[in-house]
Amino acid sequence: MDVPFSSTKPKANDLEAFWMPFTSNRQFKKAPRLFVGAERMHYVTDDGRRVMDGTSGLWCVNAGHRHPKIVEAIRRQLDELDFAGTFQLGHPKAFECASRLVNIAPPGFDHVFFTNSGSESVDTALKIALAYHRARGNGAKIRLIGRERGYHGVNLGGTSVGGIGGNRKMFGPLMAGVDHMRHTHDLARNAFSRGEPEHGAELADELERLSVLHDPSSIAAIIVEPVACSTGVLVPPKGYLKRLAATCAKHEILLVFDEVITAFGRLGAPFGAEYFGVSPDIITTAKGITNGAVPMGAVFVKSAIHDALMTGPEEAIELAHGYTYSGHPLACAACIAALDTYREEGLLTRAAELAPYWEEVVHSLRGLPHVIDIRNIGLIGAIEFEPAPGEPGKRAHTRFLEAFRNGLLVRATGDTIALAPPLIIERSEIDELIDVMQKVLRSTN
Ligand code: PXG
Repeated sequence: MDVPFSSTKPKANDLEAFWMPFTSNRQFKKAPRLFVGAERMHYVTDDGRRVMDGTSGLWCVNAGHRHPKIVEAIRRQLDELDFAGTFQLGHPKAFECASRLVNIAPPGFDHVFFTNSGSESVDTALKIALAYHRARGNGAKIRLIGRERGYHGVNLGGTSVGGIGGNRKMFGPLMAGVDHMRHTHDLARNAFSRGEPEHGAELADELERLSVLHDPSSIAAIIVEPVACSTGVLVPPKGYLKRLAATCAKHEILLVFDEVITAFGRLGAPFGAEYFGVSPDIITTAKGITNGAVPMGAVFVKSAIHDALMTGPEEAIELAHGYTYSGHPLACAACIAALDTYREEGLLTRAAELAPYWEEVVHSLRGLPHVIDIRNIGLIGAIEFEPAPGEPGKRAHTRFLEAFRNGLLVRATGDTIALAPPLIIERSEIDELIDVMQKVLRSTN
């Protein structure tokens, strides 16, 4: 039977029904940008243009788009087992996947908890930190510390420890018992640093300050991104993360590295923890874990934390936490294939080989109009613009649009453009990317 559409209802293919995330919906829908295909380094738009992906599809597709091995693994998995939950049941791929992840993790990380996104990984990590202290009889350790300009996803825990004002202001008081350290961005001392900036390790002592204020006996954990990417790529000052780790150890504060972006090779080591030579207690991941092909996240936990919760009667559920889709078969198949691909193609360390060249060419944009800082680390670059008077964010946004018109996808955040191409990028493609950026930066007001 035909059901007539009311004239106010959206029609098929109307853009109205989809309330898009982190998007200026009304503006976007007047001039949409749609992708209908992708392969390796490129997207294909609905009008048939190839656009180079300078963002790895929001920091996900480290091995490039539609990698045949990953595509095939997901197809095969679908023919075998579509879904099986993991509450008091299991399926072999989830165990295989967890073991494979543990095998490439930094020493001591012997357990993973599966989630479906970075946001879920963060909230899971915060809950594990609270549960750990309680299980050890330190039930007063309940405060969580984040950092200004930090991004830890959009769930209530992650929003609370997050430090981007615009992401917090609409949502009331958020979680109680949260405080924030200062961010590390310091253009006056560190503009145009190559790699880790010289100045600012002392900002790690903010944790000492908060420990005096709240008393260490009340602080459960601190969460930081080793490189704060979403806020515009803030590279930690030399020595900062080690100093932070030392304060955590002194006060029995768990150190959570949010590696949703930095894990799986972005910096040139499998994990940011290894790159910076710091051993946190918990690591959150997502994105590159499946090369972006199926939603998945994982929280890596050290044995001491896991084991502290493996107490009580054996029939008791040790951690009252988990998602319907924790360890989804398709995600596990994609993850195993992604890990195989990363190993076979040397992608977990390839950024280290490319980094010196990348640094050179990204910094070649210095001197172009309105550029007030350039930052880089691993295969990440960032160009910060002097804000247009009275219009913060506009300069980066117009350059994002102009780059897109010129066949290059970049990410605009505040007054910064972030670059993070797939780790498979060739030097000639890096040159191409930088050529477009040069042209765009020269021609845009
Ligand atoms: N933690 C970190 C460090 C992230 O970068 C999340 C948590 C949340 O992940 P999910 O999967 O829930 O989105 C992220 C996500 C950008 C950009 O433009 C970055 C993210 C997401 C979307 C855009 O830099 N990071």
